Amino acid sequence: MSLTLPPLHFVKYEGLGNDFVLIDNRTFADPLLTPEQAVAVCDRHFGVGADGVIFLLGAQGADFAMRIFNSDGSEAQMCGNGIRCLARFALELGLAPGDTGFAVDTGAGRLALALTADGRVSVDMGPPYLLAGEIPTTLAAADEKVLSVPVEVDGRSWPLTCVSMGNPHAVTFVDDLDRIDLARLGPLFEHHPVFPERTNTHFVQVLSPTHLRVRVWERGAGATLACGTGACAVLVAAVLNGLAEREATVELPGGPLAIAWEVETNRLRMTGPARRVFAGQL
Ligand code: ZDP
Repeated sequence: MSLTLPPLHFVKYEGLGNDFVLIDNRTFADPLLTPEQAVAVCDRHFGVGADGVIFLLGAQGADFAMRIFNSDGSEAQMCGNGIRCLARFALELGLAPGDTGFAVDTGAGRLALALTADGRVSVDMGPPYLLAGEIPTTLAAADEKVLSVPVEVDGRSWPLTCVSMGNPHAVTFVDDLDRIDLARLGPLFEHHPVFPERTNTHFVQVLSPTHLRVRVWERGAGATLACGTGACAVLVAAVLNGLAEREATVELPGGPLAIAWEVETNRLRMTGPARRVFAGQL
């Protein structure tokens, strides 16, 4: 690893096996690592090893702000498992939540999160964005939704439903999840020309209207054990395709997330674990 790294203190956290290096970045306006350095830190052999690096930054009018670099160095607007880890990291740094929890500025807007009695973290993930121009994708006109639109990938047609949670997600329903060649198909969807900013891709098997099993190929991170924004997008896509109720368990390789899409507010709530793994110095 030829790249020099600043001697930064970091803490490693994971949410359902989706793992991150967290940096206290409150004293600087910009991330303390460059995208290239984030790639080096995320390397599972030459670095710490993680799906991404998350920076806890200062914020005006909110408790703190979040920025995330994927393990390929690209920046994402939002991350679900990561923001739960950030809540625990904030507590570790001595930040005290308000009556309704923490208010956090993200690329998907200001979101609220709170600790639950059983030690999980519950996050108001905001509304889903459904128009093609918001994903973004060229699969439909900018002001139209993308519901079960067939896309040719790897010589076969896949019906795709697209949802943004601040970051882009493509969802397709399959009969047998175990037969999906994720390492082969994932990059083909991620880099498909209909997604100008690339996409996260979710293969979903509906076990029941309240139980969805998912395998995920993440933009900028590859196959991961879980994706929180993706789990929200999967529930929305399943409801829009008449396959699920508005509250369900989304089962990921790393474990379950509880997701609810509230009718009155049109907002999604995600509840799940976040765990400290170790701390170190780069
Ligand atoms: O949109 C993207 O580029 C994602 N790879 C960002 C990370 C998403 C995350 N896995 C999540 O849980 O939402 C952290």
